[in-house]
Amino acid sequence: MVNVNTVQTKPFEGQKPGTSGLRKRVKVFQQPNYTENFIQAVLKAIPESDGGAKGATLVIGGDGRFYLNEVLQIIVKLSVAAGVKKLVVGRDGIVSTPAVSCIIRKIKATGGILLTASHNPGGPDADFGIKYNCSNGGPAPESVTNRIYEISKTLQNLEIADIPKVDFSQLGTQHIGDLTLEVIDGVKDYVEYMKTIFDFDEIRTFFKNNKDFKMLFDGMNGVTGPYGYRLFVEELGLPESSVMRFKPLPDFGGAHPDPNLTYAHDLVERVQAENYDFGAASDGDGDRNMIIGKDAFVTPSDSVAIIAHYAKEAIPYFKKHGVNGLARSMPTSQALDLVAKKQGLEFFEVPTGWKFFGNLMDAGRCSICGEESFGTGSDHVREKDGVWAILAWLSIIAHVNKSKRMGVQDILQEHYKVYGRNFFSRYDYEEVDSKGAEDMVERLRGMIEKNELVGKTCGQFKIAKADDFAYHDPIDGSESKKQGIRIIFEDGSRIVIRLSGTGSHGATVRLYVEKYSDNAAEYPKPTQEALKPIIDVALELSQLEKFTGRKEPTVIT
Ligand code: VG1
Ligand code: CO
Repeated sequence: MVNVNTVQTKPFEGQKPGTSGLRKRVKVFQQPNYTENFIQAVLKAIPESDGGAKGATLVIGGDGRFYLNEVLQIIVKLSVAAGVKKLVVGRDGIVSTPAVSCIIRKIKATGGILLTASHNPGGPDADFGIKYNCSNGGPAPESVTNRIYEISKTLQNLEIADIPKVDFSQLGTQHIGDLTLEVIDGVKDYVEYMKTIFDFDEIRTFFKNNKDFKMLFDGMNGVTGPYGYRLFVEELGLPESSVMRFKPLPDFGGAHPDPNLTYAHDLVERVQAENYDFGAASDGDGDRNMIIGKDAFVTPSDSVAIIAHYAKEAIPYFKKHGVNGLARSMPTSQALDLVAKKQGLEFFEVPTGWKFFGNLMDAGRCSICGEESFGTGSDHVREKDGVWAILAWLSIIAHVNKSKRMGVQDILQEHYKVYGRNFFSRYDYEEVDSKGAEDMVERLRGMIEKNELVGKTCGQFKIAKADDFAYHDPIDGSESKKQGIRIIFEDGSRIVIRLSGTGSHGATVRLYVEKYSDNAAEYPKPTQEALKPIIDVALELSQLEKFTGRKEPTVIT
């Protein structure tokens, strides 16, 4: 018999999940009862049963960041008290975000709890995060996250089981009261699944026949290190020098585990200096990816378009299941739209955040999708999947190299030749004053409402359409409003401005710009040079400097 104590608590403000769960400073989660409250709200909001978590099977995994073990202990104590039937937890709590999604689906779990703040730095002064995923393996939709938030505002009591500390370092099954706790190898199921999706023999053959083709994978001290090691070194037989920073560290070794040209500069430098043909990185929790080559950077918007272009030829999963439709988040460039059009596929534009792809995938209407924020994935799971994207690129490389030697840059240029090039860039202004940022967006919203933008000429561009993006989910009919200011010009170029929903502190303004060209002479142009005119227009129209006091962005991707 396990003793359950009822402990008084009071609601905390702001336990509202954002784009991808609740993300706050570790210090915030460390406040007495703060984490307990949120977990309690999550357990009560589980949609499958009206009593909340009673009888549920939940998969628990995280990216290994600081404070993970403490939160695991809290989850067990509250789960035992709530009558959860089974918890399936990765060894030491380590499971990547896409692998949690994979395991939820494989074992038909009720849902899962993901302990990560993704690409945000970790450590006692950095970030932690908690996210709930549903039985389809995908991030909870807004109906569920809103319910979590509403419950968090009313909590008066916590039900906490009085149990000793659980050891998560050994594989095996334990029983705590009526709860079964299984500690699993969080890498195994995922690796097995990847072997059914991709043709590993073909990739191995490519490396065997092209001994001089060198690849370097950077786990950024996050969760994907063990996955990369298992797949690239043990399965594909590449030398151990093909992987770097492959041990998960609680503070990511002080790195900012965000795979882009700024934060993954260690990889970028090594690829250039040591002459690698292919470089790839993943973020803290393993759902993002960056692909680079010799003198080549693949924008995530191009990456998803290229994967979609080759999917049925190069990847067995799509040969077998077909490609049902394509989707991207609204700020992502329109390169994917062109592939959908050429292949006659159904196409969707959804708000930022992977949760919006889930319904489309469950309904069999979307097979491949992506976000400009280094997120690429497919309906094999319900999360974006960094390692999957890297394997997809290796499959494409193996495929195209059967006829002639092609590197990453050649694949890009070949794609532009067929579709034209969508130059794209995102400017992030991190931790700006929230009021200034909101006022800036409010002003644009006002101009849209008063119809002051359409028809206006800005330098070489003329505004054809301006709105605050709203999404009507074609599957469940839900509406998501105010998803970002969108200004579209007559030549198809676009400016998008929105505030981040994942920051843990202050506001982050994201400014996205896109310009299309089908003039082959322009394809080799550096992105920032090609986009300069439209960036100038964006800064002028938004009066960003006036509202935020920032002359320069924190990060350009
Ligand atoms: C950002 C990205 C978004 C992504 C989200 C979660 O959200 O822009 O595309 O889905 O992070 O990714 P926001 O609201 O800050 O712009 V992850 O790897 O942090 O789970
Ligand atoms: Co992530």
